[in-house]
Amino acid sequence: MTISPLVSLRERLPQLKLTTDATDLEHYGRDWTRRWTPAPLAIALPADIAEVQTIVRWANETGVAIVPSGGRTGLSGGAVAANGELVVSLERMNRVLGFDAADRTLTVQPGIALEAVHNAAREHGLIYPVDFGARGSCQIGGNIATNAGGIRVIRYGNTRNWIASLKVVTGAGELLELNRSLVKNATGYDLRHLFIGSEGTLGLVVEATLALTEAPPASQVLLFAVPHMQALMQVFGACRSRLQLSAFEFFTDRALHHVRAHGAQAPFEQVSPYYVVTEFDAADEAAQAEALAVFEHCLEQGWVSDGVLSQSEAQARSLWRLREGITESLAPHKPYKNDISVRIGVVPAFLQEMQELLTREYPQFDVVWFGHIGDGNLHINIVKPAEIDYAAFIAECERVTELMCEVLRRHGGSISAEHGIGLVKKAYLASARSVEEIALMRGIRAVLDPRGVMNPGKLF
Ligand code: 2HG
Ligand code: ZN
Repeated sequence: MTISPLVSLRERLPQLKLTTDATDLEHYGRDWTRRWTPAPLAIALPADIAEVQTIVRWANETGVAIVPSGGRTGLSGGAVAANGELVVSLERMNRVLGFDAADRTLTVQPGIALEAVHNAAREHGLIYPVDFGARGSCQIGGNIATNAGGIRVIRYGNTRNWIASLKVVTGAGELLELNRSLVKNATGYDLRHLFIGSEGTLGLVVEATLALTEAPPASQVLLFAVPHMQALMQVFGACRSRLQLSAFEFFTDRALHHVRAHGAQAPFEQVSPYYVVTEFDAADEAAQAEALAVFEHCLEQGWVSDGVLSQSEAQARSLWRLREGITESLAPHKPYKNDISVRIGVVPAFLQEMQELLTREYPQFDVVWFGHIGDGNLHINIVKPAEIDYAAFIAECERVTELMCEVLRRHGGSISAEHGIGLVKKAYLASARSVEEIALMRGIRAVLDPRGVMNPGKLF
């Protein structure tokens, strides 16, 4: 008779919240990718750092793999547990631990939702500026593990820019405190940045101190209808040079079709191939007048065919819903996702080439483009045609991805801008990073996680 390794975990941590309930295994064993069937050994929900450390040490001794788990809103399968792993959910470690007014930092546990971080920062008259649609469900630990980006990167950068200090438990079970919130710290390698974006392969984030900043002035949202692809970047140039932008996003008519089918209102009478949502500081009448002048200029140039400027917060939110509702509207179709980036100047050439390729090779596919075009980050979702079965559809999409990798390679782009590699993009990592780089990454992983217990099978 084999004894479950969980018996020894239970002996070590009698008080640990541990579940093998079928509903829990299903719930915690998957993320938003929905492609893999969850099959974890069990779910552990530690209450503090000491419990996390004991779990990791136990994993090193028993060889049971760990899948760190946050809000599981990831789209690359990074939090999937399909091979008898122990899922370590940080969701009970979800408190704000402290605010430092002099340093303008907020110290939090990893399981706190991004939205709760926003609210806590606002209570102190400041903001934590990283933001994206999954704010209500995603957790800061997962944001750090994936170096999450989102809709404000154009102004504030990725999660990486806002991590003042990190406590991590490495794959070997050591507790490290990295950087201690120092603004300047020239004492060798900044290990904090190794953990940011490591997708749970080096250890678990168990505490983070986040840098906060001043809230921008009041803002307004502009939605433009854009008649052709080249005009997208012309509009971007005009907006960027004359307005203080905090977001510049685009989506296509196909994206609008799906959000409308999901309940959103059409913004304009006429349909247009492209739409832009941009948010800008509108503290006074001069800034608002400038926004209208930009709109008129774009109209005269033929870069936009229609536009709407938000007149209230409610209207701004409903314009944002057209963009932020896209992922949810597509989810029932289980789309195949690509999340790529190219340099901003290369966006039109890449878009043009990819659209030609897709129309030529896959005319039957419903391809939905949207994303953070102001950062050169485009999301490409392919919706499964009803007549193709799921496995054949994925195989076709993987062929598209291979072709796309080649286009990206020529344009010097990246196969994952902000969603990570996880399981979904693992096969394509070699097209984005050199052999030497991947060997170095493997070496770093072997140092921090010598027994290979942290999220095995993800990344490479
Ligand atoms: C977004 O920008 C997210 O809305 C999700 O990164 C993108 O669903 C997607 O492909
Ligand atoms: Zn995105």
